[in-house]
Amino acid sequence: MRFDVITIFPEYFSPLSASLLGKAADKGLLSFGVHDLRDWAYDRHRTVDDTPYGGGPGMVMKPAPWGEALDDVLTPESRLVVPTPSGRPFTQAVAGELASAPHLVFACGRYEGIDSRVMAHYRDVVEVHELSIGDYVLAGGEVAVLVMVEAVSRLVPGVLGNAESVSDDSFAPGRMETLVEGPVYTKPPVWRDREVPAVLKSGHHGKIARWRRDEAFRRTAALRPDLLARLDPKALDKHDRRLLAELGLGDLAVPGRHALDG
Ligand code: JAH
Repeated sequence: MRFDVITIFPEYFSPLSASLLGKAADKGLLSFGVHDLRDWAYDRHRTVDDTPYGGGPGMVMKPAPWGEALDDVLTPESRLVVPTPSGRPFTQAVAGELASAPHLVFACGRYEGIDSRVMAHYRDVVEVHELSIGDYVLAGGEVAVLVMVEAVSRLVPGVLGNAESVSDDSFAPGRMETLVEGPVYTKPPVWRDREVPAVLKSGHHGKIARWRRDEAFRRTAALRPDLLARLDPKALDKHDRRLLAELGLGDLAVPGRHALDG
């Protein structure tokens, strides 16, 4: 799979040659291109921004350099990904959809954003995804692109080692956005007077699975009630319903309740 990034800060993307992604690139599973938007700005100062029509604070990215850059980098197979705080939420499901594309082109905005005519134009040319990685404002799209490239890359077959598996994740497609994972432990069995829960050392695989599921429910109820509210009641067994009742969430398990009813 091919990734191209267009940015005025190409140096932000040196992490792409490190670690998991660098190894996958060495193996030929992924390839990366990072491009300086100013290479498509032809005035003396390679200007990429200008004052906003209608007034207001800050600067807006000029359409011409973006048009020249995107005309060069996009192919008919590309999807164009644009991080913006006003985008659709980037979720594990979106990462999974993007991972099936042969070519992703990422456009990193800075300042107050990119002149709106640019995306209006490219929506007529390729699939455009304006995406948000969370409800906060960054200085530009670069860090959000690193997040999205990592989340998408690890879903490409062969990128993860055999030791790490995609499907066990609390947010993996299939059991995505269901429960958060419970706690994990490794050696030693006692650390600073804190013991590893006895059930995990019992060797009783049925009890271990049940305990992990209970802990996942407890944690999800405490930290991500929005996820619990979306659970399909058909995915709950008798034990789950009893635990949810103990947590004061018994109404989640009522048959006939629909996801998103709240
Ligand atoms: C800020 C262009 N969802 C996080 C996010 C993504 C992009 C930006 N901010 C936050 C951003 C300034 C200019 C993009």
